[in-house]
Amino acid sequence: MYTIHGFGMSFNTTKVLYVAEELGIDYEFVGLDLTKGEHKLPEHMARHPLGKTPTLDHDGKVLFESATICRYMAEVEQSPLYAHSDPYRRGQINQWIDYFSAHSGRWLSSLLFERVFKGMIGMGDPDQANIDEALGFLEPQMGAVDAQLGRGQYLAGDALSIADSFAFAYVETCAVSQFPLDPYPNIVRWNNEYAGRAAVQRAQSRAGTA
Ligand SMILES: N[C@@H](CCC(=O)N[C@@H](CS)C(=O)NCC(=O)O)C(=O)O
Repeated sequence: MYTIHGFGMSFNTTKVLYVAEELGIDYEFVGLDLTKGEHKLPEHMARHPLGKTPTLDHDGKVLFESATICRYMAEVEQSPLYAHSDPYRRGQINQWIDYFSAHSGRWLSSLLFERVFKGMIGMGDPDQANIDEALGFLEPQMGAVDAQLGRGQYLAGDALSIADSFAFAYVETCAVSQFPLDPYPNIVRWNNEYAGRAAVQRAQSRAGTA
């Protein structure tokens, strides 16, 4: 049995839920309210050394880091969404997961923090210098994603993979973060298609954000 502890409003949690739903696994989602400090209680500090979310408990085996959790679940399930029998395709899937963690996702996260979360948690006004820095990195990085999605239907070619679920959790925040996707028509096509997937509806309903 898989148990995911997370915060439904966070993309780090939604990427894990999207992957879990795409894999079709049986899991329990336990929401932790970060605004109430539930992630710093001793029982969660035992799951994550810094008390962050999400975490996974798989029959008593505990993991943290969202990318690790996504890969682990897909590996256990021997899923074609993680190409267990094709090392090069698996490399391509990992490449786009890592690309989003290190590049596009990192700066979309910064934009979301400045334009949305700061206001929600009373941390003051958005910092324009931070926004400009994020936009400066995002324009070429999202351009590269758009070019990739012009070469194939999905991030790692013409078949869906866990990289799409992982990346979608970041890209769907563009709407609330006011990052216009109009200059990236292939991302718009992919984003709209992924948003309509049943896995997304199910995950959002489990997370309480549908
Ligand atoms: N690299 C980690 C990031 C985890 C993370 O920073 N989670 C945030 C929510 S998006 C959190 O729990 N923040 C609360 C805190 O840092 O105390 C992952 O991908 O899982």
